[in-house]
Amino acid sequence: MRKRLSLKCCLIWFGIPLTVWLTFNLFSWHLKLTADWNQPNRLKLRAKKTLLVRKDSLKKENGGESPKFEQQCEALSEVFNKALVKRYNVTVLHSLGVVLSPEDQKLRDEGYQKFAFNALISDKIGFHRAVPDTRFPKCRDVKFPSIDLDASIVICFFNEQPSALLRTVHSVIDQTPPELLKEIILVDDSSTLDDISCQIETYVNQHLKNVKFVRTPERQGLIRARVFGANHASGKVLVFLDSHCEVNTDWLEPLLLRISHDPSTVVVPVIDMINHDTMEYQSSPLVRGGFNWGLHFRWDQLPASMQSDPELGLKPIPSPTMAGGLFAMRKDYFHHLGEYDLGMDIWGGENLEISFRIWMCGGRLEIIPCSRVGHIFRKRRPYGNPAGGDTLIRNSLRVAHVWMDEYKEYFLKQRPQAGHLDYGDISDRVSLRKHLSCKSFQWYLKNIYPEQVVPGQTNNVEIYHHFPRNQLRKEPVIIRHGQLTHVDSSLCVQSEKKPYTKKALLTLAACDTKTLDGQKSQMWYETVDSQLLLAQLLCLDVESGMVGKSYARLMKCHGNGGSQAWTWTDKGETSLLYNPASGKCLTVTAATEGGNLFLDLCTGTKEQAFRLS
Ligand code: UD2
Ligand code: MN
Repeated sequence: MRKRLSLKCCLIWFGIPLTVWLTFNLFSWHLKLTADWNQPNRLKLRAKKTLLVRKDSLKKENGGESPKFEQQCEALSEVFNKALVKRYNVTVLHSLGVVLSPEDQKLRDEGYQKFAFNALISDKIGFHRAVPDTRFPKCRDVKFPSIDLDASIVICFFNEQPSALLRTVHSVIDQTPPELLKEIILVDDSSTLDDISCQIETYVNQHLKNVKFVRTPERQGLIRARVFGANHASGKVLVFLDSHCEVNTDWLEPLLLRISHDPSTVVVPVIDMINHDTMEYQSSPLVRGGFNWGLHFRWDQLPASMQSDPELGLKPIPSPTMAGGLFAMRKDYFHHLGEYDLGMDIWGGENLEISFRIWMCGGRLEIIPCSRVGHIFRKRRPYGNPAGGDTLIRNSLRVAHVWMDEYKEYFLKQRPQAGHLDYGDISDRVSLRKHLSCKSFQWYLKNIYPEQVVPGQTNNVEIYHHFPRNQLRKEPVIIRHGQLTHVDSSLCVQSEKKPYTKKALLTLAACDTKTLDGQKSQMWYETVDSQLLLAQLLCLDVESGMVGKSYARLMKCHGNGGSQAWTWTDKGETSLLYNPASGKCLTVTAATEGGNLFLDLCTGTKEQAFRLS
């Protein structure tokens, strides 16, 4: 009896607290796991809610339930049930990129040629995925009041890779509260790859009611295509997105909230990076938009005064310019402010034009740190200009003549070739500037961009830094080092040239452990980010997007994974070195001194076995 009693006591005294403690820990562990990603369940709920709303409107259209209605609903459910929202971490993404067959190879090579990113991985991910929630933790606690605005999302595309485009569309549907989403306007800018146009149009018309598919009568270029799209929109706010984006948790609410407080503010999300080789969604640092006198957009570090603000990361950040692709503004304000310069062709310059116009004509341009949208940054633009010529320089020339007053001379000095170009008629834009009573460019520089260095003038406002994106990355953290030996031949991998020579190919040589020189030129350093640095100088790299045989080479480390990531396919000393950008493994052309290193299908033969020791 006493025994049973003490057992009961034990259970009560220890069992209950233990269970509470365990539950609490499990719960916080679960929260910890999910906190850094979008919540797949929440996304699915949204998708289901959209389904209900759509079912309702279908019912109205069909005058009550009918076999046709049932059929349409079934098709709808199928689409949303396929909405398996998965998380793909880096390891999974790397494995999706493995080239297993000639078909994979073709898909990948053609993808790089046509779209300039890894279409093999993009297709394998499909139309839905959860991405890491890259917002600052303090953004996650923000509660949004109800917002009396709705948005039309305008997405223009020209020859876009279908799965990347549909992932853009679905990510908007999955991540946006239906009451804020008026519609998505998909503008096909007369794509020339016929199958793409048709595929997308059919899919949209069959499955996505809230998406309007429109096509320009002929290729317009992204600037006129956006105005064409805006003219089809009926929401109060226009949100422009590129056709290869994925939006993050609560991306739209903070943008609309800011606009609802101030109708003449144009807002931009933080643009996260989707790696073009691996499709990995990577967080971007907080930077703002600037430009140089050649009228190239650039990212600037935030001025020191902003960096020390305790509200940094929560508060809007005024930005002198925007990158161009992703922004939101009231539709009536877009029209009031003169839309875009319709005399601009295909690509480039419109982002600085609209930025100058916003600030100089009474508006504001701000980055909203709690709103994040990922964008595939490609290394090259995969399309040209049907009329030939450099549209960026011609468009920039229009910007200079309309908006920059006497400061246009700095542009003309930087780009002397622009002086002789015909930039067309700008009289409409000049009268727009007058009509809107816009301020001078000097006012803009003084008040909005005092950090900008004007040639020949000293600038004592603030110490000013600017740097390309990838220099914002951290120093490599080395986890081990040693010689990289090809196991079968016992030869070591080194550069064909000096270890500091960029683009040098790699070769096999007798391992030299005795001389200092040998040690240095054969010493490889592996980092936490899976880079391999030779002599701690350059990174083992493969030219991404290469079609045909691609050789391993040395390049400046860019810190973005992909073409410079090398993962050992199995643990232990000896294994294959897999490169996710090429989907292939490091291989020797011949197991003799002087043999080169290239990338080949990962078959696990002795040409591919290496060791770092
Ligand atoms: C950046 C902007 C882009 C635009 C450009 C300057 C970001 C993330 N991207 O370059 O939006 O402001 O700078 O002009 O800030 N497109 C058409 N018709 C064409 C050409 C392109 O519809 O004739 C589409 C294209 O499919 C894409 C969008 O326009 O959806 C932007 O083009 P991009 O992705 O080639 O521009 P990007 O990101 O290099
Ligand atoms: Mn883009």
